[in-house]
Amino acid sequence: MRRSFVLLLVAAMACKEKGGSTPPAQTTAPAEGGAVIGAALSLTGAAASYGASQRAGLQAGVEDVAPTKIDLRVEDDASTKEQGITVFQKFINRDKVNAIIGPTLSNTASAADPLAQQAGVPVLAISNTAATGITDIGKYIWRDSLTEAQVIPGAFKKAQEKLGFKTAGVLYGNDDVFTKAGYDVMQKALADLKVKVLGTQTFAKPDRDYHAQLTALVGAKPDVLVVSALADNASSIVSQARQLGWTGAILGGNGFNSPAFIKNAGQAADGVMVGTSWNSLSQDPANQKFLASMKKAGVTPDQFTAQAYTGVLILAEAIKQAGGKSGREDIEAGLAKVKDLETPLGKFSFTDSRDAKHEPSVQQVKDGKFQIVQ
Ligand code: 1QQ
Repeated sequence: MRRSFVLLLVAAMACKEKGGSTPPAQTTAPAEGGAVIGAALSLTGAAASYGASQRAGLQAGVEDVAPTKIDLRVEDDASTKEQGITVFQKFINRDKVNAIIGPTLSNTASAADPLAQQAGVPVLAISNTAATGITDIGKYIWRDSLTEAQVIPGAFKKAQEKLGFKTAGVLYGNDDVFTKAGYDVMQKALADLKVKVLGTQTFAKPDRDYHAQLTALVGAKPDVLVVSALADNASSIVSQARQLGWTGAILGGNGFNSPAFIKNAGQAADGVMVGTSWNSLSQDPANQKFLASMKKAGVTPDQFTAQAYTGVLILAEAIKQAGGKSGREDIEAGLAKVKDLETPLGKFSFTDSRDAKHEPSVQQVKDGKFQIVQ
């Protein structure tokens, strides 16, 4: 056993000396002259539709920030707290990464981020939108994703201007940090707009049948349905609502912002409105460059791709601000100096509490695609 381990080690060293192919992420030590960044993404499980988009955005970002060298290690957090913790431990203790990107879900972040905070490893979230329980974990936790609290009030206001609703039926997932936090924000936004809630129903992530909840909500005859769900649940919810004869408007939260939602809901998705952190139509040079890079990569970009790509731009800028140094403390100090950075999301800065600061947009599904609402 011991002998085979030594042989393996010798073989790995020989491979490195010859400049052979890069060994798998698990066994490599930090690359010379480049920042080692671990990305914990949901590549499987309930949030897998976001993870694939995020990986594409990160990869394009790494190419576009050259000559800044980023050695990106992507691991699957499986959309769970448990796997998120395992991946963070590996990044912090074995890969000795300089910073972490992710994890995809707020739910996972609420469990994994405290490990990085304690170890003094900067974390840049690229899709966590729960207003509380993320950056307030501590000073090493940052994010480039706008919270639901920053997006939903404006999105609902715009939706009300367009659709003129006065009553709502609300459905939300009660077993996920993001869907619950999103619900809290939605409830307040509706109250502020003087919208009367005629009924509120809940579901859990593993549920596939929402007929009971939707029958109750549709039966109350609200002007609009409001849903806080991850894309996976959202597509079935919207499809089943249409099957029950719901032809009215549906307002979603950030979970809806994936093309996977539209693909799986099909025609039923038409008309759904949602606030978003990415204006796909932006003519800003940084967005045009991002769009060109995605085209070259053969990837159809979405909000999650744009936030991931922006995450790499931000880390590269932090390294630049730290005089080209990429130690954990260098990146932490550099992040504090990122200001008015041109990104696909717009001019980007952090708030004093390390949250994202830039303009949100609103989009609506039309002809099977998200279209920005002007
Ligand atoms: C969160 C989210 C998800 C919908 C996207 C990954 O916003 O968990 O915070």
